[in-house]
Amino acid sequence: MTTGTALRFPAGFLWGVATSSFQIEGATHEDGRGASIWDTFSATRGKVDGGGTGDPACDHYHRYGEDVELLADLGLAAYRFSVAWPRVQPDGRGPVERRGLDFYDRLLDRLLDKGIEPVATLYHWDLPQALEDAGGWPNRDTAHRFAEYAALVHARFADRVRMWTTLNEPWCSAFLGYCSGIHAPGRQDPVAALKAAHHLLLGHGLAMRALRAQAPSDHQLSIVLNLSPVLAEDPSAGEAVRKVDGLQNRFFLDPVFGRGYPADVLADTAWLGDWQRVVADGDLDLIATPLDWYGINYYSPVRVSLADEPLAVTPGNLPGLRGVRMLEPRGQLTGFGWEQNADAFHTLLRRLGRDYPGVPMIVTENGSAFPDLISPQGTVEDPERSGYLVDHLRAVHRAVDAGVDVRGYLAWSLLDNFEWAAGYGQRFGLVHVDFETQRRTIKDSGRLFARIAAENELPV
Ligand code: GBH
Repeated sequence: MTTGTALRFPAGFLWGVATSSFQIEGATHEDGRGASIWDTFSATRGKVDGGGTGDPACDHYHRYGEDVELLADLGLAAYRFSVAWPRVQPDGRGPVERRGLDFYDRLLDRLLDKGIEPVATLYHWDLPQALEDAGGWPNRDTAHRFAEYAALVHARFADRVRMWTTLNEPWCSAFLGYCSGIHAPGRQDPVAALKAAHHLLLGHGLAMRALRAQAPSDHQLSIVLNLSPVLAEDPSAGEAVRKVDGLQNRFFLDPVFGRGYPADVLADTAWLGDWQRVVADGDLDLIATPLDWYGINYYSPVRVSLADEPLAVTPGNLPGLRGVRMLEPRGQLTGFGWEQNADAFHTLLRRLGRDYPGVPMIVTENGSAFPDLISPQGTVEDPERSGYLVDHLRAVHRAVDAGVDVRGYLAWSLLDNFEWAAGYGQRFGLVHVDFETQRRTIKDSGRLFARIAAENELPV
């Protein structure tokens, strides 16, 4: 569609979709794969809605060929996936399982055969259980193990993958995994969560250094952060916004951009004790290793107000947070109950462009979950997901128009998949998956996205 008013994206804007290993692969016991913390967690009663586990998920381990065909049918230029550490190093250290690497080898060959650019994430939450048993991310050694693993995967696929991400959403790994415990490994210890956050970032830094040393000059290295705009109704709630923005966003952005940990967050968390002793000389320099781009995952904003009691601890995901009340989402919600707020997304992108200039960004995840049904005609009509998509793409377009350096948009997700603690109950796919038959059906939103990507513009 070419009308004078259509919203065009810049030439070369990267269009694609994202997935992650544990959420789609299944085959958790095949070809020597070791257990990950998500195998253990999902097998524990009461942790995942409906008792879902990583098997068979989308059985992508066996159906990757069909899934690459879907990507090709959708005409997408890029595919973001993650490598499962426990397939490559079943114990998280030492011997390499060749059959695990061979799977990604086959996947990459198919992608390149179809002209699809692979964007590889080295860690999307599936920590080898053996490393958790040795202390997990709160243990400094895990950062070194991660860098070793990252370097060996990068070396193996350096000839075919140019775009690399170290970590997906360290905020989630650290704070959902070790503070609220709603994700694996399900620990509830705010001090451990802060240590985990530092060691995740250190692992990122060590991996960046190792990859940089061995990467050809056209490789583009990144980290992916989940960033949430923090909103308050009441103008007097500025202090609550500052605190939550600190733990939610700046605690990860600032060190990665070479500014160290934000002083206010260090002050806010000091009452928990001297967790900062884990920050050794040289760590912050490693964490600040320059990036070629960074990824932003956005779903919804966070709403806050001041708590009545300033020293009252705010229970939840954010370690050490006090004096803040987390509020319910407002306005239109997704089927998951998450707030739909494209303006907040736009404001976030503008803020990142202003406060953290100089590094291009790619939207590496954005999407929405709704319950979908296949019609008797075999179609999946999902106008709400399409609406979310278009609203959020408009927000990106406006940001690009205003000069923010956004280079691409990868929708979450290619397939309905294992949605972590929500199990198979929340569907984010542009392609519907029948989990009984493993049948894939492109949803209306998937067709719409394919058209937008092909035309590089949004219908007005
Ligand atoms: C991403 O994380 C993951 O990278 C991906 O694997 C996952 O499937 C996808 O998002 C969808 O969940 O309950 O309203 O307060 C998303 C990180 C952090 C986003 C918690 C939602 C809570 C919203 N999430 N946040 S709310």
